[in-house]
Amino acid sequence: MDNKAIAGILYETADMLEIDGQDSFRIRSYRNAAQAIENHPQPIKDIIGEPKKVLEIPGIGKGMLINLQELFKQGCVTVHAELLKKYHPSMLQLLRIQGLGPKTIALIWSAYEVCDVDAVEKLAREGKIRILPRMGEKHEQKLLKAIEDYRRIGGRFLLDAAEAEAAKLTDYLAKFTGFEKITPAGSLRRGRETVGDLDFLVTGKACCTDADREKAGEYVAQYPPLMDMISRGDNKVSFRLRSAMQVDVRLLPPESFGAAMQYFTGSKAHNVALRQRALKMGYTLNEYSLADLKTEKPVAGKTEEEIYAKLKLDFIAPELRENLGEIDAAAQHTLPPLIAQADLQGDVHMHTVETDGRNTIEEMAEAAKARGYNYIAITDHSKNLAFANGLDDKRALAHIQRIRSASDQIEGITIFAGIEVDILADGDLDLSDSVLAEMDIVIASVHSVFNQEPAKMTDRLLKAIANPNVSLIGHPTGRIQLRRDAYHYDINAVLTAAAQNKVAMELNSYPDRLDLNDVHLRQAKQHGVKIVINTDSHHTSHLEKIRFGVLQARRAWLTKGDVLNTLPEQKFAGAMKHAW
Ligand code: DGT
Ligand code: CA
Ligand code: CA
Ligand code: ZN
Repeated sequence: MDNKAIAGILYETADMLEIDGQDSFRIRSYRNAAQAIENHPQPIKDIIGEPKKVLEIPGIGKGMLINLQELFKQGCVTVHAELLKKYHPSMLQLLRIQGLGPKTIALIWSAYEVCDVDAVEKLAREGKIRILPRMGEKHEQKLLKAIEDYRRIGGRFLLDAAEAEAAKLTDYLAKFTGFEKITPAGSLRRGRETVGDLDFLVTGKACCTDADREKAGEYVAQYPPLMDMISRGDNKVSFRLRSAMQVDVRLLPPESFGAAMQYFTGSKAHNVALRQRALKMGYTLNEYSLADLKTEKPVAGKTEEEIYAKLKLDFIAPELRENLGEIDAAAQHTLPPLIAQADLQGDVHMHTVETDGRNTIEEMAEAAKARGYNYIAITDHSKNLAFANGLDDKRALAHIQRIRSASDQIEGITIFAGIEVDILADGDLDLSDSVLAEMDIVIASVHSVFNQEPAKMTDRLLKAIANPNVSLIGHPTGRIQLRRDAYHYDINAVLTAAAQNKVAMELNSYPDRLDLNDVHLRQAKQHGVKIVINTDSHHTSHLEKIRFGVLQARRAWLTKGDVLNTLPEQKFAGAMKHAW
C-alpha cells in the first residue's frame, strides 16, 4: 500500500466523519494526516515498524499512528470500516462526484437515508433535492450534471460513444492531404464493451519526415472539439476532448504501420504472448517491426498480416486478441469462422407504440426490411412494467392479431408475434400460459426486484426456463454498463437448464447492455446453449445497434451455427419452440 492509497483512506474517513456530524477538530486531524502522508517522501510502509519516525511526520499524533498500525496489521482502519458499515460502501462513490461534498451528502442522507449514485440521481430527477434546506433548483441541476460527468470521466466510455468520437475524428483527419490510412486501434478496434481512451494511428506521405510530422501534428492540434492538449511529441499528439475522452494520435511512417497496428491494437496480454512466441522463433517484435534477433534487420512491419504470417500464425481477428487461446488456435489452424453481421436474418426483440416504443409495427417492419432482414419479431412489454404501459392478457391477444395482419400486408418480411414477458419475483411469468402459447416467440426477462439473494434469483430464472412457452431469456444478467451491476445468480446452473430445455440466451446489443457479455457468451457456448442476437429497439434508428452485439459475439468466438437468428425463417420459428 503506497502513501497515496493510505492518504485516500484517511481522506475518506474525514469525509465520512463529516457526514456523520462529528466534531470538526477530529475531522481536520484526518485531513491533515492525509495531506502529510500524501506529501511524505518516504513510503509509510517502510517506516511503520519504527513508530518514532512516523510520529516525526507533522500532523501525525499517537491516535493516527494507531490507525496506521491497524491498517498495516489488519488491512483496514477501524473507524473507516465502522463508518462504511454504518452507511454503505456506495457512499465512497458519492464522495468521488465533483462538487458533491460531505455536507450535501449528509443532508441527503438525513432526509432520505440513501447514499448511492443511482438513488441520488433519481431523487434529483424527481425534484426531491431542491426542497432540502440550503438547496434549490440550481443546485439540483448542478448535481445532475456532476453525476453525468462522474459517469463519463469515471474512466470508461460506452462502445457507441467511443465509436462516434472516432468517426468524427476520422472525418477531420481525412481532410488533411497526405494522410492515407487513418485507423482507430486499441480496445475500440477489438470491440471491447467499453473503451478507456482512443488510440489513433495515421500514416501516409504526410508522416514520413520530422518536418512532415511537425506540420501534421499542427493540424491534429487544431481539431475543434479538442479541449486540453495533454502532450505533443515527435510522432504522438495526446489530448482530451470536450466529451472528456482522451485521444492519442500517432503519426507513423508507412513501413512500420502494420507493426504499430499490431502493437497498439493490443491487447497487452496478447502482445506479451505474441512477443514471447517471436523471441522463441528468433525474432524481436515491437511497435516498429518484427526483426531478426541477431541482425536486427526488419523482416515484417508494413502490414499486420505479414507479421502474423511470419510468426506462422493464421491471421487473428482483433476481437480475439485477448490471450484467451487465440495464439495456439492460430498456430493449429483451428480458429473458428466468426459470425458476421451479414449472417443475421432477423432481429427478434423490439418494442412499438403499443408499449414504450416510438414506432408502429409497420414502421419497424419497413425499417428492418430496408436492412435486408427476412424476419423480425415484435416483442412488447407485459403489464408488470406499468410505466411502459405493458400488455395484459387481453391486450396481448389483440396485439398478436395486429402483428399477424401487418405481417400479411407487408411483403418481403415476416413479422413474428412475440412478447417480452416479465419474470416476476417468484419466477412466475406475467401473462397466462394460454396467451403465451399463442406467441411465436416468448422472451422472458427480469425487470424488477433485482436485488434478490443469488439462490432465489437462480430459482427464479430456472422456473422461467422450465416454462415450456419460453423461447429465450432477455438480457440475462440485467446489467446496465457504468450504471447497474448484473444481478447475482448461479449462471452455470441457469446455462445447464437452458441447454436441457433448449431455451436460448439473448445477446442484447444495446451498447449499455451488451448482455450476455463476451465472457458469459463463451460460457454459454461451452454449455451448448444457443444465442439470439437482438437490439431491443425502441425506435427504428436503434436497429443498427446490432453491430455492437455482433462484435461481442465475435469476441466470444461464436460462429454462425451458435446463433439462432442466422437460421432461415421456418427453422428459426421451430427453434423458438425448442427445436434445435
Ligand atoms: P483501454 O484504452 O483501457 O480501453 O484499453 P486499450 O487496450 O486500448 O489499452 P491502451 O489504450 O492502454 O493501449 C493501447 C494498446 O497499446 C494496448 O491494447 C496494447 C498496447 N500496449 C499498451 N501498453 C503496453 C505494454 O506495456 N506492453 C505491450 N506489449 N503493449 C502495450
Ligand atoms: Ca485505448
Ligand atoms: Ca491509449
Ligand atoms: Zn427488457
